[in-house]
Amino acid sequence: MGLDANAAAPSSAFKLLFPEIVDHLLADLRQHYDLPSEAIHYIRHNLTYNVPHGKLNRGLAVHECYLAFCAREHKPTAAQLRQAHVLGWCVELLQAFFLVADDIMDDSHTRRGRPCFFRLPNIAMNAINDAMILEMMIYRLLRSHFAHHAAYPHLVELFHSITYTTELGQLLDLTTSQPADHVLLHKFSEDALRRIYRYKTSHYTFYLPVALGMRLAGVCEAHKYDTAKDMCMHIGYYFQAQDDFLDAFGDPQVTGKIGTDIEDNTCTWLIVRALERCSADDRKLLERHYGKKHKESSDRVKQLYRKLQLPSLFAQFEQSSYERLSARIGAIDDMPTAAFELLLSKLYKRNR
Ligand code: GPP
Ligand code: MG
Ligand code: MG
Repeated sequence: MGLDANAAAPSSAFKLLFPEIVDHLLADLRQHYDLPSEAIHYIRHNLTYNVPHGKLNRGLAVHECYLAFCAREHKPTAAQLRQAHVLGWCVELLQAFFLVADDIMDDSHTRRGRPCFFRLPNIAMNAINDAMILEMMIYRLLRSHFAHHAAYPHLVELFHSITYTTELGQLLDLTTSQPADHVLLHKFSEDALRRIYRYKTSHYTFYLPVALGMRLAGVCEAHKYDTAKDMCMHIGYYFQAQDDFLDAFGDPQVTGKIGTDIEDNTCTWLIVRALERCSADDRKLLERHYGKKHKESSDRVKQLYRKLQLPSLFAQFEQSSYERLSARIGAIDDMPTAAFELLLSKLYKRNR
């Protein structure tokens, strides 16, 4: 059951809703708060700089998952599709909140081909508060559009619990990278990696859009949410391993961001694979150069990754993951699988 034929239309309808979402959020501010016009202008800039410029895969996935889970005989109305789009923008607001904050924590320079928000001279550490405002706007939108919807408590609970989960994942990501400038290679293991991926990425990137689509479609059986979560954890591992690979070997012109993982001492797919394959001398090189904030050091680490043939190992991993995940999706027998097929097809061999 493919949904690709519809792919162009939902994408443009989804994008077209963004200016309306901004106007709605600003009207809500004007109605409930007595802010000077400069503050409203500042918040508009926060929204338009940080929310709409990514791939929008997470936001669009809500719509796609909603369609996949609607009963076959139920053709969604225009109003219902719009609700799916509003939820999609809520996911993109969550993503914007995370990224603005993550870029500060990761000391990143670019995001989506432009300076990170906190790098703008007139923003700097305001970005911490701006990230929190983006987060709260999710709940303003939910309240405006879903307060009387039967799924409202579930929607709020999903955003709350998945935000908490992601923050715990970020904590694991950050603490596994510490102390800065002094690598502790024994911290980097497949178990640590799996746990970080599960919490920091898979829940909000995959399970959230799928579960929102399911809630909107009225799916209520707990076992279906369990099946979806399990599938999303596996897809999320593949996705974050790609993110780690692109951090070191992607083209910044295409990814829109310059990698920081080696300098930041991050537990990544690449460093875990390297440690499994390296000699005692290679390990000494990693002790010296991993987690150092100099380009010469990160270049030495990348050179070692190449010597250990990690790019071709990654290509094999990509192929086998795709096949394994496709088989796992094919084995699901208690719910529609089109949403998972589409999510996976968008990831295969991605370069951004
Ligand atoms: C990005 O991971 C991490 C998140 C989006 C979760 C952040 C959670 C917070 C609570 C702030 P990354 O640093 O590997 O991604 P990127 O390569 O895009 O910076
Ligand atoms: Mg990070
Ligand atoms: Mg980051």
